[in-house]
Amino acid sequence: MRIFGACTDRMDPVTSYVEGPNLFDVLNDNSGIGGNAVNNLNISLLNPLVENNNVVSGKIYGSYQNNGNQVFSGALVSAQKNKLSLTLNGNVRKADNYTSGGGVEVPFTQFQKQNFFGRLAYKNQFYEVGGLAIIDRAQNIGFAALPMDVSIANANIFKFYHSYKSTKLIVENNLYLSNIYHEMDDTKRPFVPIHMDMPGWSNTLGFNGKVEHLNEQLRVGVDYEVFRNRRIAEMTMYPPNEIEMFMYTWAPMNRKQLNITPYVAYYHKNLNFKYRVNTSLNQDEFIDSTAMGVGQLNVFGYQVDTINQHIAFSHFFEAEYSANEVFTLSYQLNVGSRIPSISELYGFYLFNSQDGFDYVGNPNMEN
Ligand SMILES: [Cu+2]
Repeated sequence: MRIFGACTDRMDPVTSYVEGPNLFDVLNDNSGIGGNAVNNLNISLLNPLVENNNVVSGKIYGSYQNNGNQVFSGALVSAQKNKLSLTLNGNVRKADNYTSGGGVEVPFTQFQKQNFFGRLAYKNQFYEVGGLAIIDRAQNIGFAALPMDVSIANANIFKFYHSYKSTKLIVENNLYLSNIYHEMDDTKRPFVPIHMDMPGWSNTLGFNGKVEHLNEQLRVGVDYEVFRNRRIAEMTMYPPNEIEMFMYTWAPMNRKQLNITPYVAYYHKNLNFKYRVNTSLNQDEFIDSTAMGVGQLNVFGYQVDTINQHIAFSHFFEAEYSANEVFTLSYQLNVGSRIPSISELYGFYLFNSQDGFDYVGNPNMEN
């Protein structure tokens, strides 16, 4: 499942929508298999905890951290009957300002959030079908390193999945959707030259899966994914005693992408070869009726079309030799290219706190 944040300043990494108790596993996947991004973070969400049939189990948990006066509490329930299982988890978190090692309170580090996770699944010997939901709400999130905070960060994330696994064939299909809203807030800062409203929206609908065939020494398969991500970020400035100014930091845009990754693995005695190639076809379309997104970039001399297309390839090759039970020699070659992000291509006045400059995207940027 692919999730795109709704903040131009990257205040909302996708990990911010997942709470610890929901997490099953976090894998840093450098294999290049997940599309055009060479580095992907792959997070597995919690499976039902109950192993035994007809058992309902649960826990109530909580923690207190004296630094920041942080309170965390929640409850988890798992139930399983026959081949049906259900997991529900909810938790709340609230923290005041953090205090640094020298005993100095760091202003704008407070936050509060509420997270709900639910998963319903049916599983038998070969098939699994299920659905999961993550509802995350956060308010009043301080960002000490930036000149503004976040007043609201909301995420609704859903996934429906199906899989079939036998000794020779694996088929997986997932449908996912996410709806993310993000609102920045400068009203709590002591010095604000120009007050701004900066909301952002990111809606994603995607479908991914794989088909894999195993045949003694040969494993062949294909991973596929198609998604549409719709994004908008606005900036309205209110200069004192002047008329307000409006612009898009991300002009309304649909990014549609298709990723196809065929792969093959061959095993022979103690040798093992793997190869896969990923093709990403991408189309970005400005969808604001006023053509303001294109016009904004024209101001800086960039000629940009309403519809822009990109294509990227990645290759992954691995050879492995197992000399014995303890000694394995492995060689990997990974060549990848990545389609630039919406911010990199079309972002408009995106603030970088590292150097204090605002940046404009380059619609002609290469992979
Ligand atoms: Cu933000």
